[in-house]
Amino acid sequence: MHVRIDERSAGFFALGRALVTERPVAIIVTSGTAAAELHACVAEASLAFVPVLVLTADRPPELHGVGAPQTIDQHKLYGTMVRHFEDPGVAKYDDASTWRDLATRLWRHATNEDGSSGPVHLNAAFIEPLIATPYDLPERATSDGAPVERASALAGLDAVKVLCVAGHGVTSEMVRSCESMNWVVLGDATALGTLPYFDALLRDETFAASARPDVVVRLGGLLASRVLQERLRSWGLRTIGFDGAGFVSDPDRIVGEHLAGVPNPEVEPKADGEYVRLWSEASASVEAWLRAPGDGDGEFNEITLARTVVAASGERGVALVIGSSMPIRDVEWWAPARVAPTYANRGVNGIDGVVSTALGVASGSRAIGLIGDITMLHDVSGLVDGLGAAGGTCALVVADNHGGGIFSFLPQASLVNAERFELLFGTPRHHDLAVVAQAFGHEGVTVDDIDSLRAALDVALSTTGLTVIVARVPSRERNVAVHEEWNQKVRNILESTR
Ligand SMILES: Cc1ncc(C[n+]2csc(CCOP(=O)(O)OP(=O)(O)O)c2C)c(N)n1
Ligand SMILES: [Mg+2]
Repeated sequence: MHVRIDERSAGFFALGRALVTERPVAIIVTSGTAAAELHACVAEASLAFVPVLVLTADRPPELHGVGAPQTIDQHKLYGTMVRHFEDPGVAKYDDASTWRDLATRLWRHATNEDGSSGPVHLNAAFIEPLIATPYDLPERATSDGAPVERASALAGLDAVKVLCVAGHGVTSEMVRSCESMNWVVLGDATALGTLPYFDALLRDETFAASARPDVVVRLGGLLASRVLQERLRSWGLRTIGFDGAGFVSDPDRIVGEHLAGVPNPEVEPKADGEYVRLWSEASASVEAWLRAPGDGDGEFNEITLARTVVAASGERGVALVIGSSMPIRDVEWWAPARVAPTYANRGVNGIDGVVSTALGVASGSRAIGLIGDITMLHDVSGLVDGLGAAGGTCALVVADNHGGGIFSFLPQASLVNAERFELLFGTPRHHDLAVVAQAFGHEGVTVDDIDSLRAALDVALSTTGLTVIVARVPSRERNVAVHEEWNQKVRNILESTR
């Protein structure tokens, strides 16, 4: 049990707990605006398929519409974003025999085995007195977990080039299993063990042409890479979606076949090993450049920051939580393969609640977070309770580029005059985030280079509590240039190996 003052942060903290434990987490709030605060977390849980049980207290019917405090219409408050809604009326002892069934229905909908798990809502009205003696619950019902069906996707095809795109929901076992069939697996920031640097590689026309597969397999959510999505669109290839990693996101409607379960190495023919070699050699040449002394890794920027944080998480086996905006992209595009459990709120991709989700993942354990400065400020109320009574260790690294760096990559950056752009898109805020952390009673440090970042992570991870590590990275304009330079460097590497 965790206690949070701000319901919005509580919701996102609960998401973090549910992500780590892979079990439904109950969020209990009072009525009125308290219930409304959970809207954002319900949206995220809905689209990220995270099971949460939202339990809102309510006034009895006779106190609605008469000006009673903290009273709003909570019937279906979250609309279609919940998998199931129950409004059983005022709780009465006489109805106690129905409570287990009620809870079971909510649990079943939240944990739906067909891959559409998500949030459910129980609106529970009470009359005074609000304190009572708990009853024993009726016997537990037995569950009927149906096994997931398996299918052969590529029966009859020999040595085809298979590109597997694995997003949110995919496990490291699924990745390994796909690789065992000679499939090239590209993953989002949360995927473990997938092939790094694919985004930069696919920006090169010649490489992209040679890397065109015969078949695309999709697992789970979308990747952040627009370049990959654009290639998939223009290739227009046979695309098979497996639902075993959860909902297969497909806004471009390019998945033509939908299969149940996960790809099965026992029934699939081996794919083309040469195709794997093409990708892994290209990826390895980028890695070799990045590791060469004096190149890539020497400079302190948002990319090397992301690389260092991912390496720190991998070396120590500490869970990683990545914020939306540039962190999720820099990790997906430029970090070495993830090895420790990695999480992100990829359902709605909000920048809200990420501090709390990181704290939820770290609770009673250890985690590293990597988020933007606006993302930190957006959920600054997550600092109020920090890790709370359950304790734990959280090193929250903030890439401080004074504003929303992602917008500098958009056409708006040059179309809108600089002052307006800063006001409406850049939204720089000049709070000293280390001092903000300290003001809430946490550790707050600032780093300006890789070595001090590594040292700060060492200290943060060997102490308990929350440490906010503010990384002062180059300007947002410089960040765009750095990304261009790095992409160009990859083109040069590919050119030199041709
Ligand atoms: C709740 C919410 N509001 C607004 C947005 C739109 N948005 C996407 S990225 C971003 C800026 C984030 O800035 P920062 O956290 O500093 O990350 P950076 O872009 O610098 O990497 C905003 C406002 C969003 N995703 N979620
Ligand atoms: Mg920023």
